[in-house]
Amino acid sequence: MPVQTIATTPYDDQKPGTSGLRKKVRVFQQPGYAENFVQSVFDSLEGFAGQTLVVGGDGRYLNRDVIQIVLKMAAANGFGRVIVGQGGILSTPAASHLIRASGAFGGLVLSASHNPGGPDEDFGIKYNVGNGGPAPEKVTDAIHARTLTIDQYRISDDSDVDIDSVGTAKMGDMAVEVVDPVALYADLMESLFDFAAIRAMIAGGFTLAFDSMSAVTGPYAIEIIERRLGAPAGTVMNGTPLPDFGHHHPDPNLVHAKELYNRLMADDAPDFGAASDGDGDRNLIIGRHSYVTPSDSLAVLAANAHLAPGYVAGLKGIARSMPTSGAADRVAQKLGVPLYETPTGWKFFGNLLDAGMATICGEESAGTGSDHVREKDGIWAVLLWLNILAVRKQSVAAIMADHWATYGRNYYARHDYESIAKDKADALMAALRSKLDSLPGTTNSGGTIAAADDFAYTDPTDGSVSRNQGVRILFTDGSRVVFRLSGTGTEGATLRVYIERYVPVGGDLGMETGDALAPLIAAAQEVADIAGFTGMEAPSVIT
Ligand code: G16
Repeated sequence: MPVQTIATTPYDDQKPGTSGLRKKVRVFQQPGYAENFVQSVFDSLEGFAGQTLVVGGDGRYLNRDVIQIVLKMAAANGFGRVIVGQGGILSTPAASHLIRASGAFGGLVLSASHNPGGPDEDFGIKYNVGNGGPAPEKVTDAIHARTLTIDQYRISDDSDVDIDSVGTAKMGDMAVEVVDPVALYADLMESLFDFAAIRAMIAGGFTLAFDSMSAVTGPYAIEIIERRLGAPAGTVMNGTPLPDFGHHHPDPNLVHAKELYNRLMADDAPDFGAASDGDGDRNLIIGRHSYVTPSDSLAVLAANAHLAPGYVAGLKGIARSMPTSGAADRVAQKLGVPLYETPTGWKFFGNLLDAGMATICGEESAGTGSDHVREKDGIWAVLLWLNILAVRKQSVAAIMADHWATYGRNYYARHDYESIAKDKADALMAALRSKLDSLPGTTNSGGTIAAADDFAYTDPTDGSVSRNQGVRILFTDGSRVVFRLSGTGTEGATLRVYIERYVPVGGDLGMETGDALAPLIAAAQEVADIAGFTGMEAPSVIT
């Protein structure tokens, strides 16, 4: 196999964010841009000669081209085998499972998640380590350092491999194995959940809709929900992955999954609705006339997981990201298991899962998952919900009401201010940080501030410390407002404001979320002067 060593110069913008390197497609199309990053990943690793690499993505624009680049570079760098999803398709959780099941050294997951796709939109590359999870910070830091000094990359001269037919090909000494992206993952789901009970519920008249948002979960959802669980054809909406997601944002929230939301709020709504995102790791859950916040969903799943065969033994612990509401904390307390509060980013859960300290993890950003893989998993969350519904034989709304009556209710919302000029967003955060010490004891529309800090996390398994993970304003009644800048955007900055108020059992558990949070929303403005810094009077998205 002829290998070329190509001279290159560094790009100075290849620092991986919350979840890998995400940039505009046009940025990735610059000469050597993807190659530099992939070589920097390989240069940061040791001991992969002859080993296996998994590669696949969510099918977005550029997916197939970058897969061919990865194959040629993996061959030139000495990998022994690359496993590729047929057509270049692998959902993020399926990629995680494949890495673990095949004993791979690691994997490259090609996605920009919920960000839009197409020639003018976003692309991304993320490296996952051998446990199937996103590379921890020490690895992403090493990759970033290498991107700043890289001066050459290695690539095979071979022609493209056919990735559309299942089978094995050779590129030099390296085997290229093209696999069915769905079957292995669907089998894993079948091993965790009571498919017979769910099938019986559906056969008995339970109705549902699943919106794949023209993204990667289409083939997975059709196989699992329609074929294996017997839901009628058409239950899966937008089930064909498209390179531009049909011009939509594949983001399962109330703005971008409006079609599904409207269906679930209609008079003739199905019993259950769900959606997933571009790469299949997020989920949206809506019962008939009843939206479930991701934070509440995590809490309900944790409280009821023992009803599914895969979790009958109970949970070892629950982990949530810091901005996620404290609803899961109350479940952990009742179950008598530890609760871990981590920074935003699934990579922080990996060590806890590997150490057997947590079983279920979740984030306010529509991510829930368990120790079955090392990524969050949209279809997993939907199936656990269906399993719980099949056992409890109650509606989603009834389950939510029962949950709040047992644990109290964490009213919660996230307000996103998108496309802010980066310097303005940085100035807002700097101003907030500079007054943290003077805030405790002061009073504003939200009440009296008990404490204010910038969240730092010490990983209990290896002692590594992550600082500056979000500014927290904590009120004396347990309410809080959290501010942080998104680490996944590709244009300007996005300010995320997370607002939470806890009402205990016996309090008013039936308020509209906006009403319950109004004083805290006002407090967020007062303390951070969002309008003053950004010129925006209202958030772009509320979830
Ligand atoms: C990624 C991470 C999540 C994180 C989310 C939002 O999700 O895996 O852990 O919560 O981004 O992060 P940020 O608030 O920094 O934008 P995904 O689905 O985009 O891969």
